[in-house]
Amino acid sequence: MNLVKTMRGKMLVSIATVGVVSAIYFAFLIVNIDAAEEPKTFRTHSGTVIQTTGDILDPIGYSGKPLEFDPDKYLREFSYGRVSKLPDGTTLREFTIIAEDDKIMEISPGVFYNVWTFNGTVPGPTIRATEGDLVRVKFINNGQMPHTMHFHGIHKAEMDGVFEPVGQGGGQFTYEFVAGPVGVHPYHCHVMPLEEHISHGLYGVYIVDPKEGRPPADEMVMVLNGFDTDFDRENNFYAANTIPFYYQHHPIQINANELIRVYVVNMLEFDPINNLHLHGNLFDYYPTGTDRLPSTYTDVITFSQGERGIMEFNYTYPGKYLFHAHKTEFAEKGWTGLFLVKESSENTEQYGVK
Ligand SMILES: [Cu+2]
Repeated sequence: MNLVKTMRGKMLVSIATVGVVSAIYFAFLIVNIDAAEEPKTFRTHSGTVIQTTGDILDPIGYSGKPLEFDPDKYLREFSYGRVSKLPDGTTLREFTIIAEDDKIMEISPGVFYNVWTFNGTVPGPTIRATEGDLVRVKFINNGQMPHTMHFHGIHKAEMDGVFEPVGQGGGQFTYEFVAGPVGVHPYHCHVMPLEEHISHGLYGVYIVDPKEGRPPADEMVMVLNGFDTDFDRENNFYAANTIPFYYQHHPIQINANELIRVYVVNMLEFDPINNLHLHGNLFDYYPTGTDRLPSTYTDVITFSQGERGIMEFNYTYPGKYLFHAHKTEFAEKGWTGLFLVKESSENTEQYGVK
């Protein structure tokens, strides 16, 4: 009798144990499913409550939604400033740059991110001058924390944008320097924590043209960037010019036998390297754009943070050609695009063909 009772007791304990374990298992599963699908709620530094899944989404069909940032417009848009001549004949280029840090941008369908902007976009405007011009940048900080503009290039210490934080709520500072050296340079905020100010989007491109110019070409700018949408100091999205997969779905149209010049700047935070691979072609590469002779003729170029250069190439055969990070993870999370090469005979004469 005692034996039967003991056995029955053990069976009950076993059944109860299986039940409890199963319940925990299924509860865990449900929690996991919810975690994968439900957006998390975050409070930005400005107090705005936002929701994001931080998931990777391929934005096919997002053309119906309004975009706050147009990668097609950004690609070929250069800001030359308000131009005037000084008494000594020097060209003066004046720019006004306004920083803000409370914008929310839908960087991919359903994924919202608190971007910090120069003149309302990430990246900020592409500032362009000729070697020897006087560049004057009136910087206004309409953000809610201090910011600066730190230009790469040659200038006085007090114009370096590091030790003179410009106060929030309308603080101003005027940066002034002689454009140089020739090349493609980044500009970015240099307030600590630097990683936070850059990764939220306070950066842009500054091009210094040689006095004699460069050969005519179809010119464009690509900023390699990414977004950490769940704030774990790892990027969830990667892109050329901010919107993941954008140029995959909106191929960049270029002409066969036309010289293409791409100013590439790597502003990616968190990941120590980034790279770019061009399909069906090779390109001349000018690191930092400072030398008139290319350093290499290749189809992959690798950048560390802040590295940049100029690519020059032309396509012989029409068709679609990929360009993307050869770091596969970055490509799969958005850093991929297409050139659509169109047949064109007239450009063969207009532009130099190698
Ligand atoms: Cu800043």
